[in-house]
Amino acid sequence: MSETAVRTLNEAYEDLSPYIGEITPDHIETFQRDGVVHVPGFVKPELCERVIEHFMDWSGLKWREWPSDPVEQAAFVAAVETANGRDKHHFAARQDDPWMFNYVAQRKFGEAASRLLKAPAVKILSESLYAKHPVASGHSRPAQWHQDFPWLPIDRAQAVQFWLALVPVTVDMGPMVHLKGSHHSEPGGMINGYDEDAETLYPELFERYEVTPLEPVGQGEAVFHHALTWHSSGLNHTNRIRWAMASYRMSANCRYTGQQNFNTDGFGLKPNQLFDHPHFPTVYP
Ligand SMILES: O=C(O)CCC(=O)C(=O)O
Repeated sequence: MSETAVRTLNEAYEDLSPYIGEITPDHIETFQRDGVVHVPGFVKPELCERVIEHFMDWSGLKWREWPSDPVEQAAFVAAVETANGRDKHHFAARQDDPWMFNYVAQRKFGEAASRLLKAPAVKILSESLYAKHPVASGHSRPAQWHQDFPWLPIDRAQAVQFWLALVPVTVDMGPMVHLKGSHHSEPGGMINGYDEDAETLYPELFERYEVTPLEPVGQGEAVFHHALTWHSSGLNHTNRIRWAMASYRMSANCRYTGQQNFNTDGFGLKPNQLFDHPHFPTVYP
């Protein structure tokens, strides 16, 4: 999206606040203690459905569910492979879709991040589609234990992930679990679980911090985690697609490090400087 398009979009901001809930002082206390908090019913189902529609258009995944017909199943797998092979994979939808830009720029999401992080001003950083496909498709991938911060091009860990269940997620669909309190640990590096794994590298983390229970996540339930909180998720053993979206918000004081990232590459951001660019607006206050 060009700079002019982003500016025009900012002028055409559509307020979606009737569909977005509030976080409470209890949520803030839990987040600060545990580095993760669940907020049931944070986004109304109607808005979740609109997000799925936009993801389907953007990603080319035209199936809302795993089809029963073998011919359609083969077409589904081919579509997933095409989507996975795209330049930016499943990241950075707002660069192509003005509706998605408007969605992630919602002030109420910014306000939630500001209150959780205790950051006076908040900018948007990234968004990712986390559609987890059924095991039968051959494309259900676990997310191995990792922190997000080492993958983000920001100089300080003042950032929060807002992960949203766009459909009801049962425990056999691979919801996330977290190491409770692990946002107090150091950055552990760009661990992806394939050539390095956290349980071997940092066994003390698993002794010090308890794994949160595997729990169903309702449609529209938000899971906010701190950028340093360790987390993982399993396979989707059902025949339903686990549609989820994550987006990151950061303190407006964060500086760009220049690290490669699909959400920030190509905008002429200057290393060591603030994110002073219309693609990274301050969304709160
Ligand atoms: O959606 C998931 O299961 C995993 C998401 C994740 O690992 C992440 O947001 O960093």
